[in-house]
Amino acid sequence: MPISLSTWKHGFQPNQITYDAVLSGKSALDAVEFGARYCEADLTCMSVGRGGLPDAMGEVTLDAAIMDHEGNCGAVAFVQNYEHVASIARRVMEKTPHVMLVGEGAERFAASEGFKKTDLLTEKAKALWEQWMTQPDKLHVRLRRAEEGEHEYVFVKVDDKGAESEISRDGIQPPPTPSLKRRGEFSHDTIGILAMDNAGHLAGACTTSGLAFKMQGRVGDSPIIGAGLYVAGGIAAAVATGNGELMMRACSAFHIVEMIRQGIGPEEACERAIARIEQDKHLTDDMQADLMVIRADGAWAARSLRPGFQLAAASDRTKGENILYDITSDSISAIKQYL
Ligand code: SD4
Repeated sequence: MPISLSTWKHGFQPNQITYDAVLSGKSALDAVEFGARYCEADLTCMSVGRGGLPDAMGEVTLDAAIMDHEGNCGAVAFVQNYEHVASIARRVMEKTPHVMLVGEGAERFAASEGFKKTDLLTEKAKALWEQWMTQPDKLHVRLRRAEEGEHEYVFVKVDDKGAESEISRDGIQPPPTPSLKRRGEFSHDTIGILAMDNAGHLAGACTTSGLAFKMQGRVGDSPIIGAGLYVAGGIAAAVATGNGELMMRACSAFHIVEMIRQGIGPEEACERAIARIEQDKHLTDDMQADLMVIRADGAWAARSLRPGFQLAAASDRTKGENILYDITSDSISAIKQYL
């Protein structure tokens, strides 16, 4: 009974690709990689792959993870010159003794595996970054030379006259996830894809350009096994996303799968994971958490901390149709046909 689930509206077409792949007999692992690759190359999606919004320094940095039903997993982070990071993560899984490679090391490995170097920053993303740079009252991160000749980061606020003043690091929160504000082109989040194939095997992948205008070097939840993605063959596969900092503290993907291992149903497992996130002392009103899971018998569920999360799903339950769902904290509240 093939199943595929993908986060967000930009996951709709990748979900169709993933579902078609498992329907045609491909493995769940191949299928999630195909879906991820589509999204990474889709320039209309400004939160994944090439065309993603850059960090505060104007550089696009990509993170990805992949995991199969046998507990094999691979991940990459802070990749600046390669588009298909989910595929690179798969090579890390299949061809190295490691789980995660980052930055230059990940890129050298990608080159040695024959991946093509790509300029990830599009004109559109650059223009939005330039626009963001001129916004007053945003948190800028500056690099300055410290007294001993070392570099250090300082945080500054810019007022509406363009004057900068340094602010203390104490109490600085990560910037809110722009998607929560539904600011059109700033809409931003990871694509997470889960699939079950004809053999009943589960697999998952996450790929993202991370939080828009993030501090350089920041890595979120998506490439962290257990935070953004977790798969346990014969038990369940889960994806979690939202504010990466929040999700990394909660390890929700692992949490959900382990609750299912103990006999808790998929919906309740998501609800309990949300309840745990609600206890996070750093939680603020503008933070979001989005969860989805497939249990090994094909039952699936999704929940979010606040309204706004959407998920594409195709399975027996949708009669084989790829459908975009609105998810709330209580339920899958409305079924919307994607037009
Ligand atoms: C992250 N959860 O890096 C991911 C995706 C995202 O705003 O961009 N969130 O935090």
